[in-house]
Amino acid sequence: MERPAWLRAPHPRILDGSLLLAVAFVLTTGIVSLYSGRPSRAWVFLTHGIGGLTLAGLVALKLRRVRHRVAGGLRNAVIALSVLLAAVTIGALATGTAWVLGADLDLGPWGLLNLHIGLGLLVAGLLAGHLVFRFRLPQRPDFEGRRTAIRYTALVAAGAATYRLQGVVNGALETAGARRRFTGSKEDGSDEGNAFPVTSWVADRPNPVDEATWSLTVDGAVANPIELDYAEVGGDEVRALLDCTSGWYSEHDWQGVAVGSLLDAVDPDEDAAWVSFRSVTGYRWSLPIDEARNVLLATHVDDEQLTHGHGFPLRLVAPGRRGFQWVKWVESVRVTRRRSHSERIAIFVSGFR
Ligand SMILES: Nc1nc2c(c(=O)[nH]1)N[C@H]1C(S)=C(S)[C@@H](COP(=O)(O)O)O[C@H]1N2
Ligand SMILES: [Mo]
Repeated sequence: MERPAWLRAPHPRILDGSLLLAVAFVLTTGIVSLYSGRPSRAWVFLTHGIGGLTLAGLVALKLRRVRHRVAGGLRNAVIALSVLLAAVTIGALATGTAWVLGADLDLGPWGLLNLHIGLGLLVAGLLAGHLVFRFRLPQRPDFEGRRTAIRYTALVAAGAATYRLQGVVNGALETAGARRRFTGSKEDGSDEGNAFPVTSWVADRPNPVDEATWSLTVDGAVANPIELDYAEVGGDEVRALLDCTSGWYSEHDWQGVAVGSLLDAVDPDEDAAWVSFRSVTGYRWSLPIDEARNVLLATHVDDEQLTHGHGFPLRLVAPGRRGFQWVKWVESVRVTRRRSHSERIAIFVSGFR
């Protein structure tokens, strides 16, 4: 019996075009998700998951089409690159799926989610290489109109249904996957003082900071710069949740000094728009000044003095922001008119010096 038309594999160039779109979609949502910490951004994680499952369906169709070409072995570099691309793509999809189902992996300072991110970025690089050799623009006649539209709607719907089913099954089996936050992160060490994971970038490992010689400067576009020592930073508290992009979160009461009161003390200029928090290592991040008024620089967590690993003497607590923005070992707060974009690089290279 012949298959109904909409079940037949799409035209090769249409399939390839949709693969490219699907990869672009999961790559974009994946990167945006790293900057998303508020529940209003839950859709980024949801559509990333559904996009991944849709991509898995497209990859299956593609592999069915090209399998005979690799049967003859890795005859040349172009084929070898294609096979590598397929393997890394399957790896990225498999690690993402395993994470959602609650699996984890101990890779020293990294875990399964970091591996997933790494493989995802590698897919982007390999795909760019693959396109150099193989890219062909779809032609008008390749589009089979309504049939193509129905096919792809069905594929995305199947992805969404699978994702929904995953939630139900995870919940019913009470897996670790079911206890994830909307960002995908799992709880670790909440309300237990310093007993939560220490996460630093590869090179950002300063020597312990001596509170006797340490001080906090608050300056920049202000009328009245100040410098405070350790005994002068305190008196305020917030409850906030630290959510690291490597896949864990931890909620605590943090004690320290409200940045709002520091800003009141220095009197920012009319046109001041950003506040930059800088570590002794050069690691830094900025927040819009209105948001900065509501964050805290913490000396303590759950009434325990911060340990060195958690940023003693002072670390940023920025509710709703992802962990990498919670700068540790802060020694300088600078009010600026414009955002300095060098911080996007600084977080990667700060310990190398
Ligand atoms: N100076 C500095 N601050 C930093 C980091 C770093 O490497 N250097 N890592 C960030 C990351 S990725 C996270 S998730 C949190 C982790 O805080 P913790 O180590 O106290 O858990 O700190 C952030 N602040
Ligand atoms: Mo992190």
